[in-house]
Amino acid sequence: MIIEESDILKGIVIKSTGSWSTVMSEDGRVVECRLKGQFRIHGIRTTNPVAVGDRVEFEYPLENEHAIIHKINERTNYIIRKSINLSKAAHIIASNIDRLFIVASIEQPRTSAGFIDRVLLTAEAYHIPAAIVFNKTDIYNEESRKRYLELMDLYDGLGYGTFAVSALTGAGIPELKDFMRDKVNLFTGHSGVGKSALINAIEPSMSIKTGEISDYHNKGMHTTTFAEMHALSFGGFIIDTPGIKEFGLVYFESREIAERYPEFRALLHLCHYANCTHIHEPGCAVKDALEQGKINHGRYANYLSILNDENLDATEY
Ligand SMILES: Nc1nc2c(ncn2[C@@H]2O[C@H](COP(=O)(O)OP(=O)(O)OP(=O)(O)O)[C@@H](O)[C@H]2O)c(=O)[nH]1
Ligand SMILES: [Mg+2]
Ligand SMILES: [Zn+2]
Repeated sequence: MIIEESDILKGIVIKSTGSWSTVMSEDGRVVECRLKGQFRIHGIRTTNPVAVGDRVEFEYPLENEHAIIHKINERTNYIIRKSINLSKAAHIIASNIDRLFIVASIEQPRTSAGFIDRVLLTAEAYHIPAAIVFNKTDIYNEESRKRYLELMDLYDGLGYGTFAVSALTGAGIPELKDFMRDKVNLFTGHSGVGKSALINAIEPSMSIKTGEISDYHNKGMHTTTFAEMHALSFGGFIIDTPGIKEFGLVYFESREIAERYPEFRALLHLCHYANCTHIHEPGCAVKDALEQGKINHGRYANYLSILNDENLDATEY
């Protein structure tokens, strides 16, 4: 294709660092672009105006060596994390996501159910369907195996997709690939759980850098430092992201937390008090269900912990 001065091309941002964005155009070419002028996204202050997953229009200016993004299409969704500095701006990790996968491991490093519940809560808040991938099934002893089967059972029952896989042996990878086909998929989770290794297993032509697990802390080394989107040969995309410690991203009203617990949501209208917090109120349908064993105790404990979480940021986004 011959590029002319006024050609407007459409593409998807696959990487964004500072003032440069890497865009994959509709015809599959990868182009480095800069952003034209100031972009402000209504309602949030962000440190990065362009995010991985953004659908953009860009053009080649006359006699210039780089392409320019001049339009970012409206996002169907996005996930953000608070910036590390004290400014109240947020950092958009990625946008236009069809599926969020929590990559978890029982050991090396351990992923707690509390972490999973927090990420699920965030996915619910952004209306992004979430699934959980238990990786490293090749290393588990009987006890750890029992633990992930138990968790798979729990989250399956709540309507979340669950997978047991090994990036090392390839176990479970075909089922996971089937589920990812033709979608924009995002992997999140602690450093060292094997997000990048899994992408290499899903797409053997890729050789994304993977890291060691420190012997001392049993934690990853934060090998992936930028979110990056990769096209899948069987259709769709996968976004690899840097490992995170926490996922307490946005401020929730206490009522919103209960609404984002699917097993609570169905009962909320049955509580005696409309503003029930499901902690101590009489006539609470959630507590009743808990006592009858219909709500998992761990999930309820994490609800209380999220509710009391001092890390929840009171700033508005
Ligand atoms: N035994 C075993 N090791 C695995 C498996 N998946 C990943 N690993 C190892 O775990 C380590 C960390 O893997 P990475 O893919 O770098 O982890 P990550 O989640 O991308 O980590 P960050 O980029 O730091 O967030 C590497 O040494 C991998 O070889 C698995 O299924 N089984
Ligand atoms: Mg990685
Ligand atoms: Zn209640």
